[in-house]
Amino acid sequence: PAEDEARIDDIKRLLKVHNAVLVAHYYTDDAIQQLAEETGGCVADSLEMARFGARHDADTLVVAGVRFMGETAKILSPEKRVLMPTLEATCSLDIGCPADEFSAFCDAHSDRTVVVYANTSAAVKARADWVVTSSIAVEVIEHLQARGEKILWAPDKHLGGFIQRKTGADMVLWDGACIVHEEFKAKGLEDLKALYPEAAVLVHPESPASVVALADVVGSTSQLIKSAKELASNKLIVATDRGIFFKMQQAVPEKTLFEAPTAGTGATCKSCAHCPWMAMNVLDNLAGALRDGSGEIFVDDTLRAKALKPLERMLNFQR
Ligand code: CIZ
Ligand code: SF4
Repeated sequence: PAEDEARIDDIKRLLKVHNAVLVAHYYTDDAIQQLAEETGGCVADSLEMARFGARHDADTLVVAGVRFMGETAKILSPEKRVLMPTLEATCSLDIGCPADEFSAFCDAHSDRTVVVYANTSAAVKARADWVVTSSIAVEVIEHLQARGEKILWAPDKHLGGFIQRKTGADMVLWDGACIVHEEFKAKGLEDLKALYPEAAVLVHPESPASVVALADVVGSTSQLIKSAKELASNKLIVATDRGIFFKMQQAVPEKTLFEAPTAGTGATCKSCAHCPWMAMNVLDNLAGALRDGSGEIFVDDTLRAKALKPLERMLNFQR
């Protein structure tokens, strides 16, 4: 629509005026991902968003995603202004892991190396030895396991369980989950596979173990997009937020993508597999943030210094 066009032009102009760059997550709306691409920003998973933001020489980073992604950007680039379209966009994993309860859990397992998923608050990261994203979680745990370390993992129990089964590492798990991925249902997926026996199944490891068990490929968003290209199959059933279809379809224009079922019936659901917090990022509040500097992220200095260490371990990790 013409209104969107005008808004998009406005955002492009404001990005230049403020020497700002747009960093968008794969799960945001297509219009936002497209805008990030067209303006020299990036569309990525949380690991690549962090890397891109830290390396870029813009004065302002506009992070379209959820709160922890903006906080991570600020922790890594304190000298930059970090804006988000909305500060209300959070994550069920972050909400489900309050810093005080988490700290008590760590105290109760003081013999363990604390590894937290990036989807956590700065305060939780500050208590951790390592931060990981799903792109490198398995590698980091294998590395720690090889050093004989026992692991405390938080907050996603499905991702933690997946890593535990894959590596056999000694892990205690915090009881958190992603409200989007937790909704994928094995029964519905089996029914869809029966309809399209030639289709390959791609699953994000935040999904329940019963769904992961049906996968041909299990991986982070960036790994799933890579696999979509490599797999021989021309039909792909995808169990992750359907925001990923924008970049995945670009990567494999000739392939047919199916949303994995969330209702257990085999029918695809048009509104389930999409994160309500990612969806709060729209052109309107993105333009607003750039126009009046609203949605700025601040992280307390002491907290920042503590959270930086485990984040840097992640970014510097080489296998
Ligand atoms: O589910 C999320 O929020 C993901 C996949 C984050 C990430 O690491 O990109
Ligand atoms: Fe959090 Fe799940 Fe939304 Fe990702 S998709 S931000 S893990 S609630």
